[in-house]
Amino acid sequence: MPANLTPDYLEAEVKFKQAKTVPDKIKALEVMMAVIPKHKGTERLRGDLKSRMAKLKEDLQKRPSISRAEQIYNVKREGAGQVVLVGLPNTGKSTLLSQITHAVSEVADYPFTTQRPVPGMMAFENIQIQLVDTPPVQLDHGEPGLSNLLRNADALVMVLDLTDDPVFQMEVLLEELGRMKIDLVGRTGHPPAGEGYVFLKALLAGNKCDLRKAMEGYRDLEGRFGKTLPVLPISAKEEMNLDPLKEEIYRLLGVIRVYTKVPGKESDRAEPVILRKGSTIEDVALSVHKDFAAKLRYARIWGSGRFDGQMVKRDHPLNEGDVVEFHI
Ligand SMILES: Nc1nc2c(ncn2[C@@H]2O[C@H](COP(=O)(O)OP(=O)(O)OP(=O)(O)O)[C@@H](O)[C@H]2O)c(=O)[nH]1
Ligand SMILES: [Mg+2]
Repeated sequence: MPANLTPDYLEAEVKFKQAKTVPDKIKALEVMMAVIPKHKGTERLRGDLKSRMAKLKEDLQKRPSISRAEQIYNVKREGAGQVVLVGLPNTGKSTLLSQITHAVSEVADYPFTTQRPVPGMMAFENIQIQLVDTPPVQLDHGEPGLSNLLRNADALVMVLDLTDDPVFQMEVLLEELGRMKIDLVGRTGHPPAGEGYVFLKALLAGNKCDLRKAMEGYRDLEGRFGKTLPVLPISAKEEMNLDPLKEEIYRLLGVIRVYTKVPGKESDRAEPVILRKGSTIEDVALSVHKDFAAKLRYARIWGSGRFDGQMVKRDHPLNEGDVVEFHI
């Protein structure tokens, strides 16, 4: 029996053949299945379409939802916070990472050495902060993976080469960040960021301050951005000013460290609880256990109380370094 296929069907079949992606193929196939004349003569063809559809749906399941390139940019958070190093080629990002963490990221005197993010843990006093070295930002070349990584960071360190017009580098970086819908906290003198923007804290690390030409670059940078953003001259290579840099990175995270103790014992200074600024006694209790927080009657606090061992309620705000003793 002849199939007598209609023009509708034939048109859908052309679309199916032209479709390049699995979802497009599925769409075209759905049309074919809807318009195909349903009689004995098309029975085999209909069966065929059905099995093609099953196969395509299977393909759709198998496909990873994000591309490999984006997966590479998925850096698992560790420690007290994730801080990403950003900069143009050759500014010293990988040198910095290798100096202040135990991670190794290739350093070379030519640009585009780093091809993928490299995480490392930076020890700061009694905590660890994760730093992530990244491939250089490129003008007009958006990398969706990099954009995701930056947007999800807790803070950014803009690594600038002081000997190579750092103000211009900063302008390029701000433009590229704008493209990623990222704005820096505290930056003023530009139109307000639109919908979908994230606001990140940032610090400007003016690198290569060991070189003679660096002083002028630092002055320009400080003059232009110093009022609104922290600017620090450093030398990653010669290890100059790296301790102040670490402290400034910690400050960027906007967290506090508090310590818990049990009655009659000293607190363990090696085990801080890390909380966002503005957290309360209840937040510390929650970080111990949900039930624990529910049962809490009061706490005693050493540090920011009016006196040591002061009794406080669960909504009492905490400060850096406070010691908390729970009573349930
Ligand atoms: N004088 C001096 N040179 C530095 C300093 N930091 C890095 N360099 C040099 O600058 C060059 C680039 O360093 P990298 O650390 O590879 O720079 P990068 O920003 O990671 O480069 P890309 O991965 O290409 O973006 C190397 O030759 C480093 O030795 C510094 O503080 N002082
Ligand atoms: Mg690098």
